[in-house]
Amino acid sequence: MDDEILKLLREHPTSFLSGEEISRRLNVSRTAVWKRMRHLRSLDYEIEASTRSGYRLIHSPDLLTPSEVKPSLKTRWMGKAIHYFARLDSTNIKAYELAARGAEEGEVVIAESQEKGRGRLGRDWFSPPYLNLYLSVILRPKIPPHQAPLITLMAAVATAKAVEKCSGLRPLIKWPNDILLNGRKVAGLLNEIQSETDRIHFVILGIGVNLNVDEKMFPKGIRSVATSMKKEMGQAISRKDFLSSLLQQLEEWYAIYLKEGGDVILNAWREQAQIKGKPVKITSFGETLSGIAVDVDSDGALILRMENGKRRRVVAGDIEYQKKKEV
Ligand code: BT5
Repeated sequence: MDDEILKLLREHPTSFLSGEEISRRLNVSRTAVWKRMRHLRSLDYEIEASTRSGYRLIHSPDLLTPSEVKPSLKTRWMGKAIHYFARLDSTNIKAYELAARGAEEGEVVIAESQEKGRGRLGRDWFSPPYLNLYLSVILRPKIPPHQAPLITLMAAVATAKAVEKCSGLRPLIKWPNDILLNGRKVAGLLNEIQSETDRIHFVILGIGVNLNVDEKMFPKGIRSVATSMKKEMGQAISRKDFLSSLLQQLEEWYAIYLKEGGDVILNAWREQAQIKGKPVKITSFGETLSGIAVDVDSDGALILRMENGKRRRVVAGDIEYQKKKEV
């Protein structure tokens, strides 16, 4: 009922709406309306009440509930169904369950906090409540499983573009799919797929973006490598505006991929990653490799020119940028 009340109040931004009118339109008692107003206030909605005139919405908190997010959403289909949770173990786990039970392409899962936010390779994603974005998007591309890495590259490009549009700063993608601002990680992607030999059943795009978290809140282990949009911009960002921009970018870049194919995505990724020619150190399956990054191929693998001059294709791992050697 919260959503319905908020919708009614938003339809009358400048005037009061009487309790009687609300109870009639929603077919509930006046007491029920009064109780819901009290509940909304406890969620930080500022609602002016006058015994004679009724209720008026003055200010909404920056929550990511469907009723907050939908009015600013500009997508055609992505995010039209939002599964919202104040708390979850992980949005990817929930999205995977929903997709396995038949959820449609474009349905999204959002949580205000995650208790077991997941990174790649069993690592954790720091997910404090009500400050950042924890999002999982369900896609059902009609492509063979070996093309799935392009969807991951596509999602990294879209996320970088949303960060750029909302901050005015230039983010870099760091292979495989971290988004950096001023050399620190502002967002990470964890994409999971369910497929059989010839076709993908679904892809879950898991995206975590540090929006308004303060530097001092980061656990010590990541404080020197992580950042947030707020920290880099010097001001807090509207989480719902960022979400809206991200979903719009994802919808656009996914359409580009389906229409124009992987090369356009690869080029956009290259442009946003600027990795070519950079000296890097890679940790991959317990092995450490050093060399110069040459490119990324359509499987998302990094092509490395090793110190002995040989080329090596690295399918998974973590990279560190090295300082260029003085000549
Ligand atoms: C990632 O893994 O970067 C993927 C993160 C994906 C998170 C989203 S949130 C919504 C969805 N639901 C989930 O459960 N997950 C996805 P990886 O490249 O493995 O990076 C993880 C490493 O980054 C950790 O080991 C830390 O060193 C560091 N880290 C953890 N939390 C961070 C944060 N909030 N910001 C920056 N770095 C972080």
